[in-house]
Amino acid sequence: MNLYEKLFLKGEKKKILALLDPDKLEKPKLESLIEEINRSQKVVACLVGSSLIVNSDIDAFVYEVKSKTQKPVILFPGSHAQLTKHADAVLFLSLLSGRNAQYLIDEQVRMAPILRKFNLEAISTAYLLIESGRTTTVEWVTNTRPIPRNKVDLVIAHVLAAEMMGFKLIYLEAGSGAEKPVPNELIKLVKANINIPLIVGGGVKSLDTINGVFEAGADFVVIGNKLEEDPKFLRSLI
Ligand code: 1GP
Repeated sequence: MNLYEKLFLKGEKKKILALLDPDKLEKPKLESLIEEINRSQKVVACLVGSSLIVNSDIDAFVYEVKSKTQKPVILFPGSHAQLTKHADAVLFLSLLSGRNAQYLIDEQVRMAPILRKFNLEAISTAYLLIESGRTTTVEWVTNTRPIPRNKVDLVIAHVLAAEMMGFKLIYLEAGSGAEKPVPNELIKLVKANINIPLIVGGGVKSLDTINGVFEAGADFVVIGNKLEEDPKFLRSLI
């Protein structure tokens, strides 16, 4: 069984994916966060990546994370430069909400031979950026426009297309540090229209938001910023 089947299809739902941004987590901070991740039953995997990594060595970072946790480490790469053989799998993202060929297919073409060489499992993921208040880094770096948060039909058409195209996961992204997370009403409608697992992330930083997002139908929630600020936050999640 591959990691996709084990974790996303057959594994327990309503779980947390802890996002680790190598540029933001220096050694002591990383160590205390991983300790919390290890003791949390709510966290089922670590994601590693960022829209832009400028100061870190992804190879060394993932090697370090792998040496400190038994939980799967899945890459969440902003580009083909963020791959490493030390991970367990990669979210093979296509930024379907945008119309920039670089993030729809070009990065994937660059990544594919490297993934083959590393023998890394690629989990094809339809990545949809949803408008969330302010301009987010992912919006700026990818030079794409997010889908307006009130254009429900447009979002549904995108996720239907994604499933028909054979993507294995849907990821609704408000953007790291988003002012407003993806609306629960939108999550509910997306969930009602798909059969593949649903990941939601961006701007999730309170217990109430997490509960609301899960109640609306998210299978997995990604949390980044909040865990960097307060790793012990995970203790409040049961
Ligand atoms: C960003 O969805 C993730 O790609 C996580 O966002 O850092 O706001 O939790 P936050």
